[in-house]
Amino acid sequence: MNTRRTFAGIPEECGKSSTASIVLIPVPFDGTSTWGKGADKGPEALLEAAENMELYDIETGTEVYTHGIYLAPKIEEGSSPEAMVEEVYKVTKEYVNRKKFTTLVGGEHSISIGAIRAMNESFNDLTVLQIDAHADLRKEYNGSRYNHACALYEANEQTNLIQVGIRSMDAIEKTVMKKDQVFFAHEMIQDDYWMDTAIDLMTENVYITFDLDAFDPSLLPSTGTPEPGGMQWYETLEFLRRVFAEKNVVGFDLVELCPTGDYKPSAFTAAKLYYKMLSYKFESEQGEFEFDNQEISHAKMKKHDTDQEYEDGEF
Ligand SMILES: [Mn+2]
Repeated sequence: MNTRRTFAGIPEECGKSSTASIVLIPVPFDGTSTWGKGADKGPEALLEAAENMELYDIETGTEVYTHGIYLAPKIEEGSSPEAMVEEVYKVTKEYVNRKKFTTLVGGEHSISIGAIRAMNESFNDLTVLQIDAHADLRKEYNGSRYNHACALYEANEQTNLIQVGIRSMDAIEKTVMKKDQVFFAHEMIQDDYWMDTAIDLMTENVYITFDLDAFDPSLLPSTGTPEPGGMQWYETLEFLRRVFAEKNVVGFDLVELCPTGDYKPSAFTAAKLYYKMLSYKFESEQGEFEFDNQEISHAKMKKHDTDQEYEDGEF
């Protein structure tokens, strides 16, 4: 059988590259991680979890997949971090040029370097909103500028970088950090207005890079470098929904999902977050594709019939 895999098992019609408004690029790269390995398994775990997710979003009352979500071929360039970053840059640029709402799923945080570079070339006066436990502002780490610990160094130099959820860094990062643009976790918990302050600092065009270790490990433990004292589900969603409503979010990435054994909740949380962010982006727009429920359950049934085909991680 030749059924093409679609994101979350949506009908093939909604999953076409030519007509979809949204593109999801999986980047299963894990070349530079320093502690927990396995971020290369992140995209597959998220996609598998998404196939078991409801497609109606209660909060927005929408079915965002009706805007079309194209699951792009995964980026497998892994010969070096430099080559991977270059390939991510090229592919991101291509979809942005085609006016797609471009999203990426990692992989470790270094995949964001190429995506941010492409976005910064394509959109004026870009804000990069980094939601993360770690500052990631090192210029170089373990001999490379493309290490995950350096993921935001370039963005800090070349864009309006805003960092949220930070609770781990090296003292040296203080020398380059824009202190007024950083929201430390221990301060956020005592400040009822941190969301307003953060949004006020944003320019109109915003790219979001979401490192899943920003979440508290009690909510999402399967990540390469977990840190206690992280963000909770509803405060994160409240913040994101406001950013999507008040700014022009031009794309986003989710990184550092690092699946462990058979434990599913982290991957499901990541998949749900991914779909939530799309739901917020398109909240006020009508989808291009209309389906009745019967067609959807048919598509879902077909998907479950062919589960066998996906087990090798084919995209
Ligand atoms: Mn991090």
